Amino acid sequence: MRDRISRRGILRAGLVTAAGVAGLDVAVRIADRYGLIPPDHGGIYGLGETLTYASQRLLTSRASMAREFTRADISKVAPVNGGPPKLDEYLQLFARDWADWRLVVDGLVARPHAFSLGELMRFPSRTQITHQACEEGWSFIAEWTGVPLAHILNLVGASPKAKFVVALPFDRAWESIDMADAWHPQTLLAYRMNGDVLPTGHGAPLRLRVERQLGYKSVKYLRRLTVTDSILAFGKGLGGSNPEDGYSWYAGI
Ligand SMILES: Nc1nc2c(c(=O)[nH]1)N[C@H]1C(S)=C(S)[C@@H](COP(=O)(O)O)O[C@H]1N2
Ligand SMILES: [Mo]
Repeated sequence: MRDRISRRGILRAGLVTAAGVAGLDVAVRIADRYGLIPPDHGGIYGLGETLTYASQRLLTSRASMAREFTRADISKVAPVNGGPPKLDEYLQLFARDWADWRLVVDGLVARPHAFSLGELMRFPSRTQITHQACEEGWSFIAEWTGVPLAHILNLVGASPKAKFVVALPFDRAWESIDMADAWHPQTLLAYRMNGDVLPTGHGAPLRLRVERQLGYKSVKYLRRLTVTDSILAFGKGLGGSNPEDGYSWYAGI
């Protein structure tokens, strides 16, 4: 533990010094050596993206928790951003009350599996009341219940080589998170909201909750999670549809 802390301290000092004195290219090289280059490092804002992500991951603990609220804080209105997919396949699964829906978990895992909703609901659950902020400037507080993604990663035997979990929904709004967020205790596969089943608009039957980042990382309408050590094979290789649209892959708040 002491080793890890002092290593973090040295790294942090190194990154900051390099950025200030030796120049940004040295800071980026240090970030690269520690695997802290975000997938969308290549664009106009690429250097900034790398420094933000790398310093965030070095300065704050992997386990730092997003703030949690009380039931009295739950917002009366929860806006929907990105309504349910109009895909026939999705509508048919909905019509049969998700009986035939499965969450496929594959990639760098020892035991790939397709989970039914019933199966997911029987696992130990976590309930948390959190604040969701959208990049468009609005936000709300809601209660979410689901199975921690960490539980699923343990079940399927995620490889130590894993670098990202890619969340693939029924619509085009796919995203990915790093393993610090994937193993984080507040990262859930949520099937309930405000004490009720997850409403269709809010991501039924299952959505991701990534509480330390902006709303768009919390992918709704999930159909598949792929564990991978490289994001390059997915879409344009930037780590999500939002980075492809010009937003940051790392959207920490
Ligand atoms: N599959 C999917 N997930 C998604 C979206 C979407 O359009 N499709 N919108 C994202 C955005 S921009 C935000 S702010 C939140 C909104 O969640 P809400 O509709 O429950 O408020 O979901 C995110 N997850
Ligand atoms: Mo959003």
